[in-house]
Amino acid sequence: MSTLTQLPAWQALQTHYHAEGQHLRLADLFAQDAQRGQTMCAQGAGLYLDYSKNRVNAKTLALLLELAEQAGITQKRDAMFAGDKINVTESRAVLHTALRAPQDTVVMVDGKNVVPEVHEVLDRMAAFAGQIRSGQWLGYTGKPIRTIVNIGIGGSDLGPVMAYEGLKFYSQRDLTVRFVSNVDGTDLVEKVRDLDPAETLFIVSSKTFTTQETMTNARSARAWTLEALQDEAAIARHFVAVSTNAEQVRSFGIDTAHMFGFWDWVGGRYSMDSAIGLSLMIAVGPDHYRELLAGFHDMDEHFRTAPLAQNLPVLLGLLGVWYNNFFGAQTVAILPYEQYLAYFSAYLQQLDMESNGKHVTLSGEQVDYQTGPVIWGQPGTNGQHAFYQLIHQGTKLIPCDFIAFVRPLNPLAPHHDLLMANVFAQTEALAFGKSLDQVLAGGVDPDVAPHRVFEGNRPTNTLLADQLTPRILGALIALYEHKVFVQGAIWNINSFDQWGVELGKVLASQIVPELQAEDEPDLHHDSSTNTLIRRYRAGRKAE
Ligand code: G6Q
Repeated sequence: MSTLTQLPAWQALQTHYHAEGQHLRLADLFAQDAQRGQTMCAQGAGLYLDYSKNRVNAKTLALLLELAEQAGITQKRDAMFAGDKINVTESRAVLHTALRAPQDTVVMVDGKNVVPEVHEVLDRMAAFAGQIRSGQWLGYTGKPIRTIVNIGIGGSDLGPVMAYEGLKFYSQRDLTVRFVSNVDGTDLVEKVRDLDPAETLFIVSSKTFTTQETMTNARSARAWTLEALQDEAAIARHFVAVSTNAEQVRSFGIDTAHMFGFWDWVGGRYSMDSAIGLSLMIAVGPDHYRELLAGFHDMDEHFRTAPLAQNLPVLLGLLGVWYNNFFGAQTVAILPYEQYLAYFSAYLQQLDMESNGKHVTLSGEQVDYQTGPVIWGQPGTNGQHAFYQLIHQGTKLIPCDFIAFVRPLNPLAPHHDLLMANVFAQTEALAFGKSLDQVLAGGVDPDVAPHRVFEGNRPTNTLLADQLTPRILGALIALYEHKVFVQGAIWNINSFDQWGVELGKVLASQIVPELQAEDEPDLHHDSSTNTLIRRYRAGRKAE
């Protein structure tokens, strides 16, 4: 048995689950406590969390908080903020929190305060963003830049694209940002087909500057630019880099004077508020970008200082553990009722699944409990007309996070009231359902009535904020970063490496020459892979 499952709080939770927890019904819990909706809430960094519609009672919460204590959440959290090398498999500190630390903060890594460097890069980014936004930065032929194309993938794409869409309301509308990530040539071709190379700036965003997809796209973008502008000197006006690898940037042909750096203590999926956010900063401007960072920092401070029982990331993390490890729930749905947050669940998918999709503990032992859930979702109300059916009446337990804002950015009456009515209606329907008696009382044909029963008791969290501002978006992202941290700390796994993506990369690099070889190559894969490769080669030859 692992150390986690031996913890007294874990064992007590197991007993509590079997005796009581699994039988808790939201309808009863609300009937027993008229104040439940007022008391089971917490606030921090501008976010209000209502967690009353969860299958927990006072005892569940007390035991979950004990679990947090016994799993050493506070010590682990403090070690992260202090710059300890908690990413043990890569021997790295985990300091995305330093990216949004105010200028006078001191965060030491290997005997050096890293905060001044962070602000130095931010200032350089702001100066560059200002030149693009004002039209001062001219392309090779003397035209100002109108479109920025960020080339990057994974952590060097998902954050910027999510936040660019998320903060589009605040963006300078005569500039457009596009994002190219996929090695599928269609991505680049479609994104540049209507662009003028003389007015296009590429930001090649790659921590390592060796990623196959990004470097392939960057080389093709370079060729596209050169084909039009016919001079190597044009590259300096149309390409900048965001990376930790100056040598590779130089050898690609980008002047390091136009490189914006970050550090090995920033993980890819935690890097959107480093220089990786350059495209976003150009779009929304340095002031909004700094507001975004301030929101991240608000949540960092909340996470660092709020008591566990009122700590938003801790509460979300613990409730998730309750469903994941005791009820056996496999997935979590993230449902923002905000069109600007269309990419938020895709972003969280990487943040959570790449961080906590692990099968061994920090010391390398196989876990004997479930780790990270499958994260998915879409903005409401669209999902209601698609997959909500399964959440309401299917056989799977799917805890959901609803995210909503009191004041719309585009106040087009009556849209926002309708949108919000749907948020409240959905969480109410999921929690309380509709019994057979209620259905029959409505005069429904008894044969059809079972189909119209909603069991209810489906758990939800509701996160409510005043308005989608850069600051609130920062707080929201940091909330989920720290939720993922809390869960990883409880499961005693390394949330900051991603070895699981390596094997496929290595095999792909072996297969590329097999696809490109003139003569029939000797294939040593399994019979399925060999046959597929041969079939592909034959198909390409026949072209
Ligand atoms: C994130 C991962 C991964 C990474 C991409 C891109 O945590 O490490 O998604 O961001 O593989 O890597 P580069 O930025 O090095 O190109």
